[in-house]
Amino acid sequence: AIDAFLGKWCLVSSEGFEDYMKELGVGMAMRKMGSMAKPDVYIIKEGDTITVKTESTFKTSQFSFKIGEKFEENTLDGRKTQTLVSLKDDGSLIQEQEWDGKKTVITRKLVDGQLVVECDMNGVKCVRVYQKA
Ligand code: DKA
Repeated sequence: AIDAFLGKWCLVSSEGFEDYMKELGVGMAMRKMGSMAKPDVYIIKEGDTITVKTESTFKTSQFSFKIGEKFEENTLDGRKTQTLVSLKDDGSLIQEQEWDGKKTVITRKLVDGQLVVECDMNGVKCVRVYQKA
């Protein structure tokens, strides 16, 4: 069921990302760069390991995981989180990051062939849409 997520995705729209980054605690300089970046995201599967690679002129980073197994993630903005990715029955991929007693959830789903990424931190939500390259 992860197979539909695999491939190269290009950001086509972003709503509320600045406020979401602010809620995460991302500093102003990095928020500016984050807002301007139009990243390409590669989702790759090797065996049962999934890799999500985010590539932009500003920064490139990646994380790898197995569904349902907690791992330590180093996020684009420099947080070190305990992360769990799970696949829901409705086909959405849920990434839960915990650090310093805080928590954010990033949900990825496929809608009309596009990858829709919804981020939520303390109820501050952002929606980013990617198109298949
Ligand atoms: C995405 O994949 C958004 C994922 C959340 C990134 C949070 C921190 C970014 C700071 C530059 O489109």
